[in-house]
Amino acid sequence: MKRVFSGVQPTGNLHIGNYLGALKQFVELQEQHQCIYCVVDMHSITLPQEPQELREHILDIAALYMAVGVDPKKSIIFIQSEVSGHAELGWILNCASYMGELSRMTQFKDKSKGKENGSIPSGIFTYPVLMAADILLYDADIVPVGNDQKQHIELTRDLAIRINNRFQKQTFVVPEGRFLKEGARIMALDDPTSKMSKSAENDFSRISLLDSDTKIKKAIMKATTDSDAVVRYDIEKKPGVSNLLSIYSTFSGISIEDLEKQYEGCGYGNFKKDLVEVTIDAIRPIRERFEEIRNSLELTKVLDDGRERAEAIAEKTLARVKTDFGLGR
Ligand code: AQP
Repeated sequence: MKRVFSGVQPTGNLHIGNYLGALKQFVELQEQHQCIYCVVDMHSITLPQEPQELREHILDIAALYMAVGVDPKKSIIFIQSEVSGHAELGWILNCASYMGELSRMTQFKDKSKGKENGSIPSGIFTYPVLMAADILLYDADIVPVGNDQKQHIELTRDLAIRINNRFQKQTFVVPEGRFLKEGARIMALDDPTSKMSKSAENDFSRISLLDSDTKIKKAIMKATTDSDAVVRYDIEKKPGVSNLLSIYSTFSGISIEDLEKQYEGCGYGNFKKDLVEVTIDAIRPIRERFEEIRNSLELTKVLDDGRERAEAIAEKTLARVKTDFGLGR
């Protein structure tokens, strides 16, 4: 059985981009793979977080994993900082990575834009290495993520291959990224040229999985489109409408071509109204399940059990890696 690993940062509540790009895959994959899903809280402190809020978000994300359908009987769900192997392997991989390759990461460039070197936290620079450690620690074969993580998966593969070549043995399993055709990059509703993001300032730039029906309606009705009133997919000329079509298609299962035919000559009003309904129908059950799970004893049990199972795998990998590197006695 192939092994799957992925994670989400607890930097806020999950939005439909996280869901359609990553979490939908988590649920599909657990039927035929051994899946390990992590709340990557150590990544989130690359930027300052309010401690009490961070702790709440960690539990929210774990509960949301379950609310969207990750089944703890089939998959491991755990919190990154509770398994110390991530930090240990992160250090070992830091020693095998180069400043040049890390400075080419587009997320690093984006997050450090406009800042002086003296004020850029080094965690922002090295976090792709910690992400590589997360994946390699579990000998993962498959990593389901959104398109924005492509470059980080490439770095993970480069590091694994580099170290395997150095020791002439399979110290690490070389993983593959898994990206969906639809939903791999959902854009912000207020600016369809930037990706939808948890930490963007404007709350109406995204639809969170915990948003009320009223908020969902308002966000979609306010979403940026264009003035030609034709429902057609054209990412260059009509990025706003194309983004809404992607969201509609992934939630409803109706192809983009069929949606274009359905709304021919209708303008944007009816299209948006129907999208509101489709989105609310998809999100409401997630929100309701979340309410049941979030403060239940079950969540604590799932995370305790997940930590134990994750730790058992991580310890074995770390022992093998330390032996290959000549660390310890
Ligand atoms: N807009 C998106 N469309 C499709 N997939 C997305 N993902 C993120 N944004 C989109 C995927 O969701 C998973 C979890 O992401 P993350 O929390 O680890 O970090 P991120 O990519 O930095 O997500 P955000 O929402 O933009 O968070 P902040 O604002 O904190 O930086 C990943 O698989 C990601 O690809």
